[in-house]
Amino acid sequence: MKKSALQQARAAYQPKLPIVLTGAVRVVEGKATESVADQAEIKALFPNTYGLPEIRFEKNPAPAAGKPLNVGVILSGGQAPGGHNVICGLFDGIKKISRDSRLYGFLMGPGGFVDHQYVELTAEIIDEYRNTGGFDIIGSGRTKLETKEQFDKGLEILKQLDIKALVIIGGDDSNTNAAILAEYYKNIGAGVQVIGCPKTIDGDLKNEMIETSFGFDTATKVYSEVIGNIQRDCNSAKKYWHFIKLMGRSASHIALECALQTQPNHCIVSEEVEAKNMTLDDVVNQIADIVAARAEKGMNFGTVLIPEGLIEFIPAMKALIAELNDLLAANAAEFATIEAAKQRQYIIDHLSNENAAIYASLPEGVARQLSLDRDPHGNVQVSLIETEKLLGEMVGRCLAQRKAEGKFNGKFSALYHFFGYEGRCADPSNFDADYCYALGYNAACLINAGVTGYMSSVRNLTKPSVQWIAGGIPITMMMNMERRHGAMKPVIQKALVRLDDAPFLKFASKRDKWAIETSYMYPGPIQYFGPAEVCDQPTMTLRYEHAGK
Ligand code: FBP
Repeated sequence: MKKSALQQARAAYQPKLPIVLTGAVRVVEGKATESVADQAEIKALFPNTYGLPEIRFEKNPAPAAGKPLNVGVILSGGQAPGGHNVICGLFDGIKKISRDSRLYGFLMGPGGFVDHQYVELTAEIIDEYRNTGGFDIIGSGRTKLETKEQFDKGLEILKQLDIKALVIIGGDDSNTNAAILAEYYKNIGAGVQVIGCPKTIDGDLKNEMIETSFGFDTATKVYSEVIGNIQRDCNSAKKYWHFIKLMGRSASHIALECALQTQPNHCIVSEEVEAKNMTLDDVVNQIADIVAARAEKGMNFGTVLIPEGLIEFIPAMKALIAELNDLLAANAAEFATIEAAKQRQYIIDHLSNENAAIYASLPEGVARQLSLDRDPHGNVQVSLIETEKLLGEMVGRCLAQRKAEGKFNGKFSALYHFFGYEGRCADPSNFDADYCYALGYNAACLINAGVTGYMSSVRNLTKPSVQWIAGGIPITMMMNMERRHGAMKPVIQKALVRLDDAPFLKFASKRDKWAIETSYMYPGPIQYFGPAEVCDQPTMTLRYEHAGK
């Protein structure tokens, strides 16, 4: 594979491991755990893996000789910068335990596990992918691992390759499935451990013990770079309003972090829209007010950040989507036979009156997106809904109305952007390169410790990486019961933006100033080589969250 000059230099980067992982480790057990909610239900569903203790690693002055380990690894769901380093860390970790350990990668996500598609990851392959972005070392996929048949089929290949542990690198849904698989294998005495690693650019897989999911740092830095560039262009030409949608499926962590980094004129936080029970019109009017206030000062330009999950957080839309999810799940076979032109009417006829009216009022494109296939986990594919255009056009109409009434005298010309895929496979920042390598290496230590149903946990992340704390937490600890595909299921609780937490409060204290003044920040591109304050800073979200502790 031909490499660019930067790729060559980057290949030589040695991720900085937490000091505790640089030698042999011993396990320190913490207190027994409970799930975040619905304890009785989760306990009943996970009799073998519920209530296990948190664990922390400490240096072991008297290391025991390790036995060779055969380990399988799966990349699951959307790409996130640093996935390759998790695999590299895992490889180095099991090789440290024994030179005869082997790592097998299942191809194209959980589907490769079920279909027995795999490759042995040798040192030669691993070295090609150190510190690189992407998931192309083995590919990823969104097949949902949930049935006994899939688990049994997967077990066949694990037995064949003498694999004793499986590492699933994924987001909340994939780690939920990792927990179910761990429970199943433990229950049938399969002799296979399952360990999860917290991945997602969305930043919504986090709690006390998982301070951030990997990829969030790099992706938000990439988006902030381009938002900064747009802001500089915007401030140079002074003639456009830029509506910028940012990935993040449900939670607004990405939009909020980018706002903290770039100081735009407006940033919508979906969780606030929901908490304030805002309608789509409220959201539109809020933007129109800012456009009008800036126009009064002669500034007919600006930037608006929009989280991609916004639609699902507008309470009326949320109720509509919930009913649609159940309707489409219950009538999937019939719906599939209806020709496309008649599907809208079919939905209107089958919804409750209130939701039917909302659905009928939506622009054709948005209505169609809401009725398209869910992803395998039952989620609406929000990245396909063009919310930025919907909002821009509605703001345009609102301002035209105000102009007709003599209440607006400015100009409004909108441009649209969507940043998502641009950041998911970027070369990991130093933070993500170090964090991911540590997560993978730590997963090897968890396997060696004999645990199952645990997630690799590396903490203390605002400190230099050598001071990071390493250990594991039972995945069941993060679970609650939620409605999925029309039934209650145990799932890892998504961490949404908290309106009482430091990152949002910081943003809220500044946003009125950012709206009216032009206070843009231009973060520039990720730097891989140079002083630590330029290259190794974690996200502002993480820094504000930790500053309060
Ligand atoms: P994960 O939760 O699997 O990490 O994926 C996150 C994400 O990037 C979302 O931000 C986005 O809505 C979605 O994936 C897009 O999915 P796809 O890659 O299937 O288009």
